[in-house]
Amino acid sequence: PRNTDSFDYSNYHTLSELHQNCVGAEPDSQTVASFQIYSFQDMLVAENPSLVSKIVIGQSYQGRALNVLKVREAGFLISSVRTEFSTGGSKRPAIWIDTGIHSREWVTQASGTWFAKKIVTDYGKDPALTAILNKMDIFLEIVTNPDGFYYTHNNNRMWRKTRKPNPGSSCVGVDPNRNWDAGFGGPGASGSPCSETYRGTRAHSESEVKSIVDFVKAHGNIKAFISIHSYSQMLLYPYGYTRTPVKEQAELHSLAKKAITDLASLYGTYYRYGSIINTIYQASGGTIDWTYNQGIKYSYTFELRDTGRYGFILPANQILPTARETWLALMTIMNHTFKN
Ligand code: ING
Ligand code: ZN
Repeated sequence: PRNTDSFDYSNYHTLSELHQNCVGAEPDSQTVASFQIYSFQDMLVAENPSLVSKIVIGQSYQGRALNVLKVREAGFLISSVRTEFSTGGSKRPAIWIDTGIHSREWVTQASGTWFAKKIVTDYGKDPALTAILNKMDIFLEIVTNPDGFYYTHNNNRMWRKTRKPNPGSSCVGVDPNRNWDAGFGGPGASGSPCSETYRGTRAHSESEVKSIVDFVKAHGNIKAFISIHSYSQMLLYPYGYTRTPVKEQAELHSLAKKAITDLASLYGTYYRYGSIINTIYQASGGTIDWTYNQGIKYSYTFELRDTGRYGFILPANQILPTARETWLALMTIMNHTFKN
């Protein structure tokens, strides 16, 4: 495909590189035909230069770009000048969405790709989204753990962690959802490099995490932070590291209920919801516990389809239904954020 209209949203895609088993050989037609995610992002920017831009917030351990798509209304230049005069240079309020921090959760990167196209398509057509983009920017990191993602395509489909070697161990990688400075080192993470929930030697040791930390701090005006995982069909809010409820528990709980009700309205997909520790399990060093502690009230994590029949190996024919139903819940959260 030469543009994002002909991208096949109903199949799984790689990053940009040819499969390792193709090196030295002619790439198979499927690889050539699949429009990879990095080129998708560049194409979306090229097609919508006044609406979408690409920010590189850092690079992965192995040197891959950590790309974030920024969507802002077409009048952004004028309004940002106006904003800078009226607020002394502070950034427009923003919504952050990330997918694929755990590389094997393929339906999340696939859904993130669809969300990017959906935002561009609906801008100027869907009044609710248009109103949101009139006031807020949306940041979308689709391949949040690119080294792991590459590894799931070429070596081990079930790889979850980063790919940074651990000194003194033959086991590779840190769990990027145990590496944040929120209850870091407490129960609900492992100190063993071979564990799937290895926290790392220190908070923010992984560049994939640190790059987001630096971005969020430098931005300073992110109002909602939505980190998307699979699987389990849950919508979760902080905390994961402590049983102490968050101050706005009642508001976050009722917004979660509304969001999963809207999600279910499309195909009847049933979601559980609640705080991480009460709904899934205790987990320390998690993304949204850190973002919440930074003052981002609307910090949520989704666990997309399914509940375990296929698990991480969700058939590709469920990508579009998953993305479409999740979009309804995202709109509910974004709308509430916009109005508050
Ligand atoms: N589940 C998440 C995990 O990292 C989670 C659950 C969500 C923990 C939010 C902490 C914070 O274990 C998956 N499937 O990755
Ligand atoms: Zn995950």
